[in-house]
Amino acid sequence: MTQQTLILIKPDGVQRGLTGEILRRIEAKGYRIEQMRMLTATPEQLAEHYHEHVDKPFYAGVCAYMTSGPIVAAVIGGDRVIEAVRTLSGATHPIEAAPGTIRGDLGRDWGDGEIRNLIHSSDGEGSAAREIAIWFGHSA
Ligand code: FUP
Repeated sequence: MTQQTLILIKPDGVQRGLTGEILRRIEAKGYRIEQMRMLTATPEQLAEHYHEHVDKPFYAGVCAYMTSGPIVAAVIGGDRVIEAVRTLSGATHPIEAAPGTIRGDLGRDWGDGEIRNLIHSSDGEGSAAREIAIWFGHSA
């Protein structure tokens, strides 16, 4: 079942020079980068993207982190790619993410109370379509 998923390489990933390494893992797994752009997220885009989190107490920190520098947005395509990139990404908190995953191998706790976990990836077909529209308009 061919799918598309949306990834964001978050500001910590770009700032630490891990863009290539993160994309390498996705490509090495066998998936294709179909679209890609670098941008700095606006608070409005981020509120749409994280609409299920905007009212949560941690959202202000997430918004400050996610708008703190450039991110790389990409559309990745392939069979069962949504599930595959979630598996490659690992658990939300880098301390809990298994070794071998992007977050488990490359992420850590930086002691500032924020979860800096390098990558976002869509968690289902509905969210993938919605998120691709946010970051790429309807051209994907
Ligand atoms: P994930 O699906 O693994 O990207 O994680 P979620 O959608 O649950 O969370 C999105 C982002 O909100 C995470 F990357 C980090 C942040 N977050 C917190 O800061 N605190 C929380 O308790 C949960 C999420």
